[in-house]
Amino acid sequence: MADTFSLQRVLETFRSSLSENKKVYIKYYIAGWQELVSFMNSLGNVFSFISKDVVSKIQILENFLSGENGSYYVTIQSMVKYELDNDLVDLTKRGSHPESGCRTLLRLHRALLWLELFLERLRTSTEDGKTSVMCSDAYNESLAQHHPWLIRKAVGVAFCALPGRDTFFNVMNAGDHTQVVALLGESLPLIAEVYQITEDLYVKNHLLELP
Ligand code: 1PX
Repeated sequence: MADTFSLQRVLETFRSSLSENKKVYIKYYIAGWQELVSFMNSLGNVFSFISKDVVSKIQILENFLSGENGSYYVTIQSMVKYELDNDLVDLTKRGSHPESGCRTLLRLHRALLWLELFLERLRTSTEDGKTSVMCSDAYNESLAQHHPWLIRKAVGVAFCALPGRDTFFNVMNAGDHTQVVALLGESLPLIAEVYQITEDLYVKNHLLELP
């Protein structure tokens, strides 16, 4: 992975995460998150409590993937089947499987909705648009419902430290504003598709409220 963030690479990793028959490869899904973490780190220390949490979740999934049962963790679909068939998921309260792949991925999945909503706002924003407002509106519509008061407060503080729209567009490393907007237009349907496939799978298996 190169050290500078590029939106193009995020797009490529999420594109690689989708197989022809609409399975989602965990390896690329977490690689996409890794890229986003490197972007967040470049924004400053105020975001480190967020990136630490994402990194620890990426690590849990990576450990499953490289562990002895790694072949069951190749796609989100195979992971869900394997963990459910083998009673490896705490379904109603945390017990003997507090860090299952299913519950860990669910946290990233919820965050993917935030990303989709935020990027869509950024894409359609005008020059005077405020990233902090776009971020918090997207947050309130998605992740906030799953976070306790203290986290919501801390997240609110972090949003105030976000750079402006111009800086955001520049650090995406995807050319001028028009090119960034075009690339966002290309990325969003892909991110939305990965999100929807995962959402449908979790709905079907009653996994959306995992503790
Ligand atoms: C192209 C530019 C896009 C910007 C990329 C920024 C990537 C942001 C990634 C945010 C991912 C957040 C994952 C949160 C997972 C989560 O909900 N974890 C909580 C629950 O986990 P648990 O194991 O306890 O059940 C955990 O409590 C989380 C704590 C940290 C707070 C997470 C706040 C997420 C706010 C999302 C907005 C990030 C704004 C960054 C702006 C660049």
